Amino acid sequence: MTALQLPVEVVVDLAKEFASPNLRDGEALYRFFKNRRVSMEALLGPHHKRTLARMAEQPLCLVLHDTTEVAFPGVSEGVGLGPLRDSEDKGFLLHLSLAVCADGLHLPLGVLAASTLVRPNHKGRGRNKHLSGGELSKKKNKESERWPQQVALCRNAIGSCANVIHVADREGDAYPFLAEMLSSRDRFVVRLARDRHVFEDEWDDEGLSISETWLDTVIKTTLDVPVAGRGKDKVTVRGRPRQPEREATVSVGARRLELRRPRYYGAASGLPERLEVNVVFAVELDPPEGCNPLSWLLLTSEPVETAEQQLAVLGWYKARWLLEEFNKALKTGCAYESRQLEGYHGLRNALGLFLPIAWQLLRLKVQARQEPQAPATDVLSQEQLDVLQQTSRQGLPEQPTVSEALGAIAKLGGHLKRNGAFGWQVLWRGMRRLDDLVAGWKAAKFAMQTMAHTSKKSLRDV
Ligand SMILES: [Mn+2]
Repeated sequence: MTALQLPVEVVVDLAKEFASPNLRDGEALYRFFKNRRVSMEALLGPHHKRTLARMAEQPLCLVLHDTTEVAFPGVSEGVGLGPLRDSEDKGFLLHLSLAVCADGLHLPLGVLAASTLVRPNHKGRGRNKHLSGGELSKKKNKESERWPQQVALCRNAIGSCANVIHVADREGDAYPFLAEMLSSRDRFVVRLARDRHVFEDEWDDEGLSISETWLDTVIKTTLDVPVAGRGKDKVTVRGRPRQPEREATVSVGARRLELRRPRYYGAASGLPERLEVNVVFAVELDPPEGCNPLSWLLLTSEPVETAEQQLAVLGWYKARWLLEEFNKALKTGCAYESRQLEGYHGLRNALGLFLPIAWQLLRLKVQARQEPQAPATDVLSQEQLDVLQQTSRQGLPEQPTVSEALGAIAKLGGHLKRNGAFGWQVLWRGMRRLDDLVAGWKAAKFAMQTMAHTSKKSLRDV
């Protein structure tokens, strides 16, 4: 195993507790990851703190929630991993909450929460036979509980230090989750997975579906929505046709609705019979041939009376693709899934170091695109910038911009000019080299100080 760098964000805090000259050595790091006293949560602590501080400076933030499956083809059985849906290999679910600015730039602010979940092994189909219907659905529900749990985690962490809107895709569409957010006064945008029954002035026992109610009540307007291209990578959603990236012209509408509690929950569930929410929908008008028209049904706590408010809701939902980019950075950049750490605990701890790096790279990439002239100090530590300055052959300006810093990191990672845009692998390699160099730089500074100290001392002694 090659030596891994520790992100600057955590190296200082780590060093305090686990100071060891060999920590950066491959074997030592391997042992470190396996150490029972080390946890992903503890490793992420300093990054969480900085994320909250960045959020506090924003008038409004989005917290994007989503789950990705991580599969480890090289890992043998019996190390605490479980089955996956998208892969034959063993792995676990990684549920992330990424904070971004709510304005149009959507600059990533950091990972606010991360949790992992291992699906239980179900060898032999009859395994659940002894369970009653209720027990079985309870078991299935356990997985979807991660949504309200993580929103609660974020709520507690944020307290009153920032204003946030939670954003979730169709996986987050669950009546108990919506009920929980409404009763806790969380602000949210959640995409509906399926049509729902609603209360209207006149409705029979069957009720009406949302799509049946709104048609004559909408305000129509149009806007361009970039549709996320779905490539060969693992971010692709199962069974969904590959959609080319495009600017979609959509018809937008909105209204207030009362959702009916789905029948399968029943009164005994304790869930409210109705939930009052706002709905924004967007339907693509002229999809390219062979493409599914974009069709979003978004539930939100936010006002949707004006076209401007409706567009804001769509814009917040659009920010969600950043989390998919983040997962790409993690999976392709550091090749997380080919790590041979053998063991759930070690793999979780590795995330404690990798997630902050993935954030730093995503932030640099997004900011270099949106605000290329912004100072690199927005993203990189002073030490990272000092070292970058010293190692850059063409030389960096005194106060480099984010795009200059990004270019220098890509070069450290071996990027050749003719290869065009920077890929995640090159950036990740560059960042690892940078953080390695920073560690050396810090060690050298420390040694110089110690030497200065001893020589003074010896002078005094004389
Ligand atoms: Mn999802």
